Amino acid sequence: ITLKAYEDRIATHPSPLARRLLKIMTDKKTNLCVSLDVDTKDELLRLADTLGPYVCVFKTHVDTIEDYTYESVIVPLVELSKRHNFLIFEDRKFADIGSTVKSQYTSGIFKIVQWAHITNAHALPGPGIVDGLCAGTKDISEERGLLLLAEMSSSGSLATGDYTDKTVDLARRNKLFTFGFIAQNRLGADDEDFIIMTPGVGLDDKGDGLGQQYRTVDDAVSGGSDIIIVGRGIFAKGRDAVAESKRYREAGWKAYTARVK
Ligand code: UP6
Repeated sequence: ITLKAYEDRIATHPSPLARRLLKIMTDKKTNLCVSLDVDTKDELLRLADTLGPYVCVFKTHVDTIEDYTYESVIVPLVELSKRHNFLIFEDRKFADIGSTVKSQYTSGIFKIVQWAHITNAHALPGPGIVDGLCAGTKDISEERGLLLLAEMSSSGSLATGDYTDKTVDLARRNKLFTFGFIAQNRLGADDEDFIIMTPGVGLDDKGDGLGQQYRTVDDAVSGGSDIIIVGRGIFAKGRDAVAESKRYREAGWKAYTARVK
């Protein structure tokens, strides 16, 4: 698969959020998204600060932070996103009817739409889930974007074949908001220019004993992934998170450079 350079996709991308993301990737020369899957706010903020220079996006699961409060987690995280120029992706994996996901996106203790530039959803409930989430962005002045989960990295995933195809069709209905997919392969036509973000990337492990499956950076990017998502490969016990971030960033950029040549 060959694709246009990130830089050449900025001007033409239909999604304002995707344009902003492609610009960050071009400026910082990185297609690495680090998944900050940690339990405490101190760890989260420490990693966001030290790894910030190497990533285009940080992915969070805020509902796993033991000592979470909006003031002590979100406010400083947003500050760091400005300082290091990265986007925040709350990996919420919404999966309910439109009305419910709208509340989950905008309300409660997390108020995801207020701070997460990107979130994601399963296509399972049908078009209402996209409409509900999009309605949730109504009063937000900054760009927001949605990824649909078209494929998963886990062993035995049911998101394959016809389900994946119908997920792509669902994304086509609202390309201002739905700018891409969580997927393992390139999806959509080249001129549709969906952004593909790929989890299940690891250079040293094959899996985690609970169904996760890892592919190499080269595999993911040469197959059409625009952004690699790496969690434990970078910060698992015994790993030097800064050194690993540099390593994955370099590998990701090299694979991308080879692809656009
Ligand atoms: N994730 C996957 N696979 C998917 C979708 N999402 O692993 O298909 C998410 C997980 C986790 C991260 O929720 O936060 O990506 C992967 O972490 P890891 O690199 O430590 O396995």
